[in-house]
Amino acid sequence: MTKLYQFRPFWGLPNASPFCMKAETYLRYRKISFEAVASNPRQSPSKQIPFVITDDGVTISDSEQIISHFEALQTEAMDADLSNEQKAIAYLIRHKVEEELYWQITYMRWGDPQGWAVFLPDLKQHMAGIKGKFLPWLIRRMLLKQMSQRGMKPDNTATSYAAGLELINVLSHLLDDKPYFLDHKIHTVDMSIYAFLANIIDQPHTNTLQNHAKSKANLVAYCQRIKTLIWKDWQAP
Ligand SMILES: N[C@@H](CCC(=O)N[C@@H](CS)C(=O)NCC(=O)O)C(=O)O
Repeated sequence: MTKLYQFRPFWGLPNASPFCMKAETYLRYRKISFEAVASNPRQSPSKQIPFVITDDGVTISDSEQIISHFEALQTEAMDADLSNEQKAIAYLIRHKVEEELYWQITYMRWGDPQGWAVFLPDLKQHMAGIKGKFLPWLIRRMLLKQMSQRGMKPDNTATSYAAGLELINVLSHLLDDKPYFLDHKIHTVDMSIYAFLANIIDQPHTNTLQNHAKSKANLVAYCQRIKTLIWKDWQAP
């Protein structure tokens, strides 16, 4: 059986990594049998998760490539109905969401002092023994440096969240009153947008970004729609 290597479920979310959640959302939507294996980036050939090892032994380590690999095996591709223009729009939305919201979610947990105060104790529980004593601080130091290069700093939450708030507005306008981002039917781009939005809206701690996303009724309904369609059988452990 195909094995999906990813983080464990966390904070009532199927995955704390939006990229892992995107891959799993896709596999579940396509009803592809897989076994989820708890892993971390150090175990991945690309040093990033998720990665899969298919039942015929092929290793794929990128969420989009995982989707492409399995889409090529389907009788009808999810995006077969899209025009080249729609495919180009989907590409741009996905890249913007994955780049911007990845750092927003990272800031929410590791940068925002309010977020770090609730993330640290739960993070330590997942890091056994001595690792839990120093690893979170080492990772945080590295991430704070990367966030600071993007103008995100713990002592300035307003500036740090500004790009995220703007992107949430854009996504809400783009979705408008449609059920999915490219009209009435779900497409591969929704696997990504859903996973990133759910990591903001469905996590249990309030922050500026979550409050803003929750104020967009269409984005909240979109997440609920996909949750009902794809994740309704899933129970948080
Ligand atoms: N392009 C990759 C990105 C995956 C990614 O950034 N994964 C994060 C976890 S959310 C990771 O492994 N980070 C560790 C690192 O970059 O060192 C994909 O789509 O799968």
